[in-house]
Amino acid sequence: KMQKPALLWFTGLSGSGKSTIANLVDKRLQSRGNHTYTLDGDNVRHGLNRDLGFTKADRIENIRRIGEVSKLMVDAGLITMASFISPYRAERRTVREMFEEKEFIEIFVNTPLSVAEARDVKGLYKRARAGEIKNFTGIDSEYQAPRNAEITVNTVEMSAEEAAEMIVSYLEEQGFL
Ligand code: GGZ
Repeated sequence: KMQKPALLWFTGLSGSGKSTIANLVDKRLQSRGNHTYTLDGDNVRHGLNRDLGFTKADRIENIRRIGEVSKLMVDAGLITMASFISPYRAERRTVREMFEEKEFIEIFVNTPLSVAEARDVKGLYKRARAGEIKNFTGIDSEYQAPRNAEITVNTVEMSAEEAAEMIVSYLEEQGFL
């Protein structure tokens, strides 16, 4: 099957549903026979970036390295998913500029803080509110929402499966699949 490589860059708050949607997109593409890889905190922050924490400088370095790894994966021909809070516009733009214009697809997983905090699947917001975790995005560390994302997912109105379907349709329309 023909595919063109691309980088799908998921950005949004902790608990927004980024990785859930990215993994569903990956599953759908795999089942069509496409070659893919998904980068997320689980496979990057415990290995390549285990020396980094959550200060502004460390997040900038985290995203820089992920951008470089994503570049290698796209060069290898993979449809690559990257799922990181990536809270700063400047660093997202820097990664974007490493790619051809249509190759970098920014996906804003737009879950309001109130919703992510109410879900609090991992109990991290509770711990951040209690002061047990410092520099927590949305609490005492900023999140700069995208202004020109290629795709915005409203997770209040749309299920993760519906979002994944919409993203795969976008890839078809844009000629990547
Ligand atoms: C934000 C934190 C923090 C702080 C630990 N702030 O919901 P999670 O657990 O699984 O996803 C969050 C993940 C964020 O890592 P990223 O590499 O995506 O962040 S960034 O792009 O900003 O570099 C959360 C957990 O790590 N976590 N401490 N202080 N999220």
